[in-house]
Amino acid sequence: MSTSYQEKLTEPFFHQQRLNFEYLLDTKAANDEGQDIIEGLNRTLKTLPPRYFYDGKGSQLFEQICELPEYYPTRTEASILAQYAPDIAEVTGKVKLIELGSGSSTKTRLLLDAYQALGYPLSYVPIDVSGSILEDSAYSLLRDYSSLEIKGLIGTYEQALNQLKLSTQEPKLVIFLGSTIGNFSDLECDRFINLVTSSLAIGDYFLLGIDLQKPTEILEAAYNDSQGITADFNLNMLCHLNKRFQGNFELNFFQHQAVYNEVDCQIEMYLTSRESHQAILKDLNLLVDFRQGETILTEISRKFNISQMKTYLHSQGLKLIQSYTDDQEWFGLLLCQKSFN
Ligand code: AVJ
Repeated sequence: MSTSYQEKLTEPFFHQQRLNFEYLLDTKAANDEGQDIIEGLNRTLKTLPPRYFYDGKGSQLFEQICELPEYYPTRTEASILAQYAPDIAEVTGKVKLIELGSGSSTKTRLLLDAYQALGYPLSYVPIDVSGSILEDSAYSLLRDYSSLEIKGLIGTYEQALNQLKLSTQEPKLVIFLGSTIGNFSDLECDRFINLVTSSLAIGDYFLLGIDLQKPTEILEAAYNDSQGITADFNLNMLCHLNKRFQGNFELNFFQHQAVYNEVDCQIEMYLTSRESHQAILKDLNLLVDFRQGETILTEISRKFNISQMKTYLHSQGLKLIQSYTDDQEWFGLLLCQKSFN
């Protein structure tokens, strides 16, 4: 109805009405910048936090991963959403939609469609550490959803969830898709879920995407694709650190590796040093020694079991309202409601 009118307005003007961004940078975080890197690289078993994958380039590479034939999670989760988003919208009723790690917001569209079909005004809060990808996807969404209002938050989950706690009386649905929760250790997971529940009021909803346990061959293929995009994605972390902290990591000295740990039910992604060498991160005053064959653990990607996850979420004050899955039971979407404080 209003499309032709909006097209006559210049884009910046038209978008300003319905879009704003906030950069969440507190000074404490700025002073602590890179402490997690120093700490991780000084360990006997070196690690780097997976959030450093996602600079502009890394977010682009991740988008490419999602299109790979071997990488089933994204398309499987999208197919579940395509089927059940109307059901989810009906259960929650009108809500403010808040997405942690929104990236390109492709799957979010399926939810927006469902709420729109019920005649609700659309209010969306995407949260991502990459400002560039957040902006691109916001503009594209505004073009396609004429009544959509967006408030983008650029920052970490922790910063964003602390901010959300302070805001809004409206009913909320917080979504965390793509099984990104699989990147967290037990401790990090507890902390994260605790931040989520503190940001919710009783009765608010949380929609969680989890990758499920399945044969090792399928899992390992998904993280060792034949085009080498996952390898580029893994190596790009070093490139990102070089730029951000004046480093001199030589990418050719490292090799991508991904293996499924059947005991802990997790993919473990490593960068393995091909030879003994040193690297420097000037801005962090950090010099790191690598032995030949030494690894940096850059990511764990845990694979879950729905009934275990249900028990866990219950213990954290999140009641499972409905779980959705695909025919092969490769991926799960859990719709939860905050039940107590
Ligand atoms: C976005 C964290 C869920 O663990 O599958 C994809 C990231 N790493 N390929 C995952 C990833 C390698 C992805 N998550």
